[in-house]
Amino acid sequence: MNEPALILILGDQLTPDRGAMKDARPGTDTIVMAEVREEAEYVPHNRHKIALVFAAMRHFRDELRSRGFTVLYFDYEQGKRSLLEALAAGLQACDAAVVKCCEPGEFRLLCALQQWQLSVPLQIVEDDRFLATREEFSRWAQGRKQLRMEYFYRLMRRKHGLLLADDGTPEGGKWNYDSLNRQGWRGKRDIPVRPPASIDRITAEVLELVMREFPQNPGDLSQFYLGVTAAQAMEHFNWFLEHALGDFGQYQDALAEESPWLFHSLVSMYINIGLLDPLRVCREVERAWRDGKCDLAAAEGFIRQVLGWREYVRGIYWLAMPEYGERNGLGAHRPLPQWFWTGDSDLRCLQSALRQTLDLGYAHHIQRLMVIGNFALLAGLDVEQVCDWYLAVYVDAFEWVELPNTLGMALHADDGLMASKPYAASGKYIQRQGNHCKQCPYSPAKITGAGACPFNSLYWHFIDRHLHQFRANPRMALAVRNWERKAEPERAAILEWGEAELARLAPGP
Ligand code: FAD
Ligand code: DLZ
Repeated sequence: MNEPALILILGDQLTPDRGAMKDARPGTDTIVMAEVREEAEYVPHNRHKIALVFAAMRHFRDELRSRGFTVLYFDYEQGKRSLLEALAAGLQACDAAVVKCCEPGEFRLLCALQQWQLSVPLQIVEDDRFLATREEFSRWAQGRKQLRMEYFYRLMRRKHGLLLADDGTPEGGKWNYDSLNRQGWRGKRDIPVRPPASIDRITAEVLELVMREFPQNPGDLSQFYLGVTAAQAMEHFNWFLEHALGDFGQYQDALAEESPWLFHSLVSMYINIGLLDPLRVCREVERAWRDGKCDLAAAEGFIRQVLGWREYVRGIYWLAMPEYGERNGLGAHRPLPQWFWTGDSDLRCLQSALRQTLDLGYAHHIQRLMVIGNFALLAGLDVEQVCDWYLAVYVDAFEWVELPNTLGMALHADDGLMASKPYAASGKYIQRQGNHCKQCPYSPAKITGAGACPFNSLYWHFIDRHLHQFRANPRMALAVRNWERKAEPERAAILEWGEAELARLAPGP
């Protein structure tokens, strides 16, 4: 098509030559980008996320201009309410015969786009930044009784030739080395200190804007730590390869008092907004292993997260939306406690995970899943409210990845589509994985009575509440048996204690 196009680039589509930018022609096509109220306000996003998105958009605009593109850019102060409003202004300013936009990552925005009445046709382009297409995932899922990430991951390993020996078998003889990646944190390693963010004039202006315009949102911008260009994101990733990947595997599931990020990569936000390419990061990690910079379990563990889990959750999202977002399979409706927005919990693990989440917009996977998510699951917090909270507080949160992880993996509200059993655990798990319990007023060794860790009674309360469902799930058989084996008076005492903890920690309406 030779007609000039107006290309709309969203704040999480910052990759040249991909999506709607593929085949874009400087001098012929015009780009439009806009910081708009609707996108900035649909949840109370963490300020770090808004700052990242706006600063990265502004740097991307300049990069496109330096490549010869005309970019119409509406910054937040120009007061555009919606992307549609910005697009309409863009169409007035150029003679485009078609509008192009890469498919958005959130269902709500895709629906909005499809309703737009424009003066020229709208062409929605496939998002080709993923390692599996939506069709590929649907085809794989079709006819399967149960979807399991592990099998999809193996398909992806073969498709992209990652960590394969010459004969096509998995390196080391196994597809998955997860069992080696579960060490708890006992403070035996130095945790490397991450280099600070480099803040130029554009980023400084954005930080000021976000502080001014979003006074009620979470996020302590005095601690801004993010890269905002592809080059900076790559520097952060290279730092990870050099200083953290070696310990990433064994401490992947660890919980530490000393650090919000331990040896994690902190790259999800860059991959999600298009500053880093998921295949490239996988290949670099494979290369680091082949160069002897980390062991196979670390490399495989990392690659499985990006190539396996990340693609898998996206597949589930598009396969099951919009009905997926309505699911609440365990009937969880207890209101989200106010302290989720302050971090004021006297449980040390929750306090740590919540405070860093609110201040930095970051928590690693085990904090999201086994501390905050586990509490929400055991307490039966309202699924929709919890999902909205997760979408708001993390810098890397976009619904295609946030929703299946929260609703499916953490809250088991999707009737087992994501995971065959709930990720439910007592205080003993949290104690095993790290050193928070040493600083906590509660003891993971006690189930009831003063000083008992609330995760313990809440765990059994949860099992008891859903006994009927769990009896039908072979993967829950052990938990059910352990509960039923307890003497009736003990069960009654645990349930009574659990009730009291619920009333204290998550009071009803
Ligand atoms: P690392 O631990 O270093 O892992 C490497 C990379 O693997 C990540 O950068 C990410 O790209 C990918 N990855 C790992 N696990 C997952 C996963 N389960 N799903 C998708 N990608 C994964 N991730 C998001 O990107 N956005 C979200 O909104 C989000 N919400 C989550 C909510 C819950 C309840 C849970 C349990 C997990 C969520 N995750 C989300 C997945 C995961 O926790 C984050 O990707 C990870 O913590 C980001 O930190 P990192 O870059 O240091 O990851
Ligand atoms: C997250 C975000 C924010 C805070 N602001 C904007 C914006 O002003 N303009 C924009 O184009 N994109 C923004 N984004 C990213 C979008 O919310 C994202 O593209 C959709 O949620 C689809 O994934």
